[in-house]
Amino acid sequence: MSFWKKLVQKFVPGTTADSATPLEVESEIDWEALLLEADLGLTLTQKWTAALTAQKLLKKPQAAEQFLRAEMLKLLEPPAYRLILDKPEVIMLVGVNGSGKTTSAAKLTQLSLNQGKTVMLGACDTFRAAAVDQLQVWGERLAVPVISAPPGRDPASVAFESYEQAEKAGSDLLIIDTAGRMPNKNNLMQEIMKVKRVLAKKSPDSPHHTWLVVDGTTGNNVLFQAQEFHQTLQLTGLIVTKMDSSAKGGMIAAVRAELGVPTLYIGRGEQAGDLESFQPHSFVESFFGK
Ligand SMILES: Nc1nc2c(ncn2[C@@H]2O[C@H](COP(=O)(O)OP(=O)(O)OP(=O)(O)O)[C@@H](O)[C@H]2O)c(=O)[nH]1
Ligand SMILES: [Mg+2]
Repeated sequence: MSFWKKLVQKFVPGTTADSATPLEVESEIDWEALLLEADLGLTLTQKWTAALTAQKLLKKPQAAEQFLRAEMLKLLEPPAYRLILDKPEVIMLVGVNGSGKTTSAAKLTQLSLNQGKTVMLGACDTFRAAAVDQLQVWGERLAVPVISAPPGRDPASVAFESYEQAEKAGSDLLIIDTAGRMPNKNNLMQEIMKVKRVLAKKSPDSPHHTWLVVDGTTGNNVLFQAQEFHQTLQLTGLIVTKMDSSAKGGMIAAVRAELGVPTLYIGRGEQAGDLESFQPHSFVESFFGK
């Protein structure tokens, strides 16, 4: 049974595992609780509950679900395509510890290599030697150069050096991997702002993409992370990893509704090929279940 159907079963009186959702129920459903439980966040929950009230759907679970599907699809429409002519095009990956940044850098590399692009990686996680090693292993596996520095160096200087090397080599794409950081650590946020500023000095539109990598299994916390990082760095997209787990991704809609930040990619495993472009239609299908 799908995740949504399980929730419906929990919140809609008269629904059992083997019965279909009733067309109508006697009393009003607690839609607010149901939508919050689906990680849709407070703003969207209140908006959609108000809409269900206005549409007189509070006692009509099937029609309400159809309504919510259509609303979610509208909300998640793909962002406008932006043509980038700069070389290198720069992607900066940020996020809390262990969210999947380094693995996502490798996955994006693989995807870009598949498209015939040349790629360089900047190892700007200079906190731990192991972090640089991890990216270097991916670099060797995927046969792309990794620009790095000994631990302790200013990540902004590694970003600067990476840009110069990528420019010199004529690389199409530069992916900057950064250290995990909690957004409430002011010094670490200052540090990442400096990385961004240094890249902008090399070319005004750089980094062209500032993507927050989030662990899809962390549910509601994703919205908080996105709010904090967005405030500091003006995010242009989200990568949601670990969606090969039981994560259902309600917060993808919450982040889009609250911040306008679109989810661009979904990570579904630990290998370089385990990255998919975000497809609103199939997301909505799997969220609600067929
Ligand atoms: N199942 C699964 N595991 C993933 C996915 N993405 C990353 N991982 C795993 O999650 C762990 C952390 O991934 P990293 O890429 O090292 O995360 P990070 O954000 O770079 O971590 P720090 O640099 O320490 O902040 C690793 O064991 C990855 O293999 C995914 O989409 N699915
Ligand atoms: Mg890392």
